Amino acid sequence: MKRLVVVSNRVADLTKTSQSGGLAVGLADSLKIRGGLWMGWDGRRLNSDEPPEPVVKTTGEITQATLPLTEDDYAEYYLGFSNSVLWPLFHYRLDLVEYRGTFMEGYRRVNAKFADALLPLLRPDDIIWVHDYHLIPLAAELRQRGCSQRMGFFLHIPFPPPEILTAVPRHRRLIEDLLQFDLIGLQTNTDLANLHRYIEEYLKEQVDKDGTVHHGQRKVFIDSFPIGIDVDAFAEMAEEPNDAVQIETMRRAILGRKQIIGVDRLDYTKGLPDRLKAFSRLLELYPEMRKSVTLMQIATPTREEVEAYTEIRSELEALSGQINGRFADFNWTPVHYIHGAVPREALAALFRASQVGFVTPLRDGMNLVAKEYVAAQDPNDPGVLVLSKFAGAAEDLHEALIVNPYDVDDMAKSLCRALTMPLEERKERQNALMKRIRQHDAQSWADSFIEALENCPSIAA
Ligand code: GDG
Repeated sequence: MKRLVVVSNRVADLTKTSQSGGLAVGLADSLKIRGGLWMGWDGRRLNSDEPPEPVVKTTGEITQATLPLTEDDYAEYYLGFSNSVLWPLFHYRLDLVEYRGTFMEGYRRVNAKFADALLPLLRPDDIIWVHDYHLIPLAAELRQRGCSQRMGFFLHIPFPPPEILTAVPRHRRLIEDLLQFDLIGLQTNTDLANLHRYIEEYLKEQVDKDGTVHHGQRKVFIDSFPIGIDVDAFAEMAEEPNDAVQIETMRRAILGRKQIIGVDRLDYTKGLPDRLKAFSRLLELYPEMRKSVTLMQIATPTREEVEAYTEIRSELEALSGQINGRFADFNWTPVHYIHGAVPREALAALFRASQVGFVTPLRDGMNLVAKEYVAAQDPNDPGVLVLSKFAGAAEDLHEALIVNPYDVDDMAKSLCRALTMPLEERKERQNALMKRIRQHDAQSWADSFIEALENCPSIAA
């Protein structure tokens, strides 16, 4: 069995997979079984320009190699090209792209630095799995250094249509570098169609029906691998008694009140302002809902040094204040807005205690919160998932109430339908959704990618 080498911007703590998302959960077993190496940035920022040695630590079968970035790397590669160019653009937000020439240089420099750090740690028969938009050129950098190992890439975020992608300076080089991987995994069929179209229309290369691209002398295989969660672990966590959540749930039950829940990183892609507006519209359109429902929105801060993130924070604080100012009564506050992180156990209990999971990104690679909400439900009295049609998860989770996250009235009506849905219908939808999230869980995601990587055609055609 070949050793698995994982490279991602940050390295997850594999001793705490119950605290982590799909990536760490999916990979933990494969890394343990095959033996593995995981490399990424350690989160430190140094002033020096000296390329520092990676810190290599081995525990059992798994080795972690981490390296710091310089302040320039952080500004140009992380905040710059990754999060001010690729992130907004791949989420179809051309209006939020902030491009500077140094960003591209920094992006390439850090990818070269990762390749230099990885090279001496590699064995000839390793298989290498690279994650996400920060590291698109990594295979090209490794190939330049003579690496011929199998290399796969998984993109966690959407792949945009070519009309949008071509706004990236030197987009052709970016995609040609991407094609230095042997396997490219995307979240959905929509993403696949977008990448196929770029390859056919801009590179004038053919994509076979099975997803193989003939790129020069190379064969590259492209497919969708929808990421999932560890369903049983999350369901068990949600069943664990959580005192604080239970007391609040009982209080709501006595008052006959329901709760809608939203949980997101505080990011402009997650559709938070329109979500709050939809809740306000619900209270406007259906006055009988006032005092009988609250919206709890947890917004975990991220990337606060990027300007667009400061703006979204102010907008949300203003909006929740306005809604509360307009509708609140001395004994009812309609919006409970939390700017901060909540422990994962509490999150699972909150999902279970909420009658509606409200997940309305404007664009999202997959959206694991949608799957977590489903996993957390009580099968005898499940809540209802209201899900944006632009979340990757909507390609599979048909039994959710699917909404247009730009249409506030549509969302308000679906919220009302969810809050008043009869038990039988809720149970039917929940059963079907559980089957779906089990079919595409974290383990099957990782296993199917690794299997495809091992079986894809060899490097030279
Ligand atoms: C990217 C893609 C794709 C959130 N707040 C708290 C907290 N969370 C957890 C959630 C969930 C995770 O963070 C968020 O995952 P998502 O999938 O919803 O979104 P991104 O962070 O944007 O992830 C996305 C994903 O990669 C995987 O490929 O699905 O499309 O954008 O697990 O529960 N966890 C805790 N406290 C919080 O306050 N503990």
